[in-house]
Amino acid sequence: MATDKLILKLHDAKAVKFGQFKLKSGLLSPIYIDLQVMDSNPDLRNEVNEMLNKHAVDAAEKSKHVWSDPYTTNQHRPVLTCTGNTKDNGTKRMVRSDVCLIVKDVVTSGSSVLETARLLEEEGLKVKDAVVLLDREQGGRDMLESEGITLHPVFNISTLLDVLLDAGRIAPATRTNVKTFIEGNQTFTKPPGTSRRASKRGRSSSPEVKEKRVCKELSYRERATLPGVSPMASKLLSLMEEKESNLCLSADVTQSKELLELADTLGPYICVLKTHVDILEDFSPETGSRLLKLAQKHDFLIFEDRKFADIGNTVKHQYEGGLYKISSWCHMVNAHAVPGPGVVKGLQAVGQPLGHGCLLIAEMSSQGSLATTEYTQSVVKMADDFPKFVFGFISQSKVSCKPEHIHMTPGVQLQSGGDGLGQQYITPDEVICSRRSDIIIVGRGILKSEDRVKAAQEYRRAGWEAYLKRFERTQNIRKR
Ligand code: 5BU
Repeated sequence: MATDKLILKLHDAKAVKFGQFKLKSGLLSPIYIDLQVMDSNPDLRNEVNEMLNKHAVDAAEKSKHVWSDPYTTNQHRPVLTCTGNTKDNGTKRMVRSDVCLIVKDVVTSGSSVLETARLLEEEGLKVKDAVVLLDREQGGRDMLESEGITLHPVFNISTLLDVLLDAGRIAPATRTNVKTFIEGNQTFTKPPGTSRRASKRGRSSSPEVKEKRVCKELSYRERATLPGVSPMASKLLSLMEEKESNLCLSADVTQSKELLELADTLGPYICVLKTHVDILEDFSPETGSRLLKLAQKHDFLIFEDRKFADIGNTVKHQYEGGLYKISSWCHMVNAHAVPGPGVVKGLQAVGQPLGHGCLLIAEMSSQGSLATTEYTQSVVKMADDFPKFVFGFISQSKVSCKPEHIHMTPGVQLQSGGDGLGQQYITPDEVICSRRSDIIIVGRGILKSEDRVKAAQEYRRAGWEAYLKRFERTQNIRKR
């Protein structure tokens, strides 16, 4: 009841807004939570704080410290109110291995909570719980759980919508609209076999148990030599480590000359060059053979982003025949899983004897994509039936725990945002560090830059530094 009242008060204070709101990520959201209204409403702020405190007491008895967003106060434990780097905020005075509870306002993907937890962990603190006012139910809870952090929301978006609907504050259509948005914009897919119950059982402060439950982190080099790794994944992981690059250039140009120039000038900085052969206005077999030579010269792999999506017999023809003879000049292709396993069987018949590989599209970067939750999980399961040919996924985050699988993520720019046609951009750090994908796919971030070489170098550095940061962190956590 207290929660319902608080929701109504937040709505009265215009902290909950409905309409069209551009989020930091560039997404257009039908709901916006604006807690800054509390700045001019101290009573409401006190009520929110009280509620957060109650949850903090119930949820995390064992926590000695509380890390809190600046507006929150806590009467029960020392509070670290941090606006920036935790190192500046007194963590040095704390005893290593103390448990710290994180208190924040709203959780969407969970990456902000995780980022804070990582910083605190670097200072020797353990984070096991986070209390938040609102869980937007977009995957943050599951993502944090996969990282060993239990989320305790005061309320979630479903409760908020139900309360406002029951009170006659919103129309049923508004509720449906927001729910559709939330379902269509999930940021995390639980790897198969990690149900919430299973995760809870495995929850423990013991590092060994934690390591078993969380996807094991290996370096690209270690993954390249795993016994079950496919030839394509092995080749790609080795060359990534060799070139210190997890950058895939999306060479979306319409002239062969420009494509070949790009391959020659940016080849040294990339691990993969991605094409859309059907947007080339002047493709000839020579384009393919010259591209292949440049791939050998600069040691990158060619990925035709053909997104096959037909029955096996048809995709077989599309892959090896027609005008483009795709299989003759590219090392990897991708496919939608919609038609069922036949699509992979058809591609495999052509590609596997050539030592080629295929990525399944598990998630897309475009707004409102239907490739979410259960669909994504089915795609991951399908990959298991083709371990020699399907070597990974196009996805927006890590969707498979198997280190043999490579995750490649499109929709990447140094600044998050969108392109006005549904593309949604996230940063290299978010992709590699928070969402734990392996390769950033960058098109216009490089192509539209005045100095493409410089831009490619910048993206390569950003992607690689994010990988090193992620790897170091997991090693440090494992050592504790
Ligand atoms: P951009 O210029 O960085 O937005 O180009 C992204 C490229 O990745 C472009 O070639 C798309 O066709 C491709 N892409 C994507 O953007 N999102 C997806 O989910 C998939 C492919 Br699958």
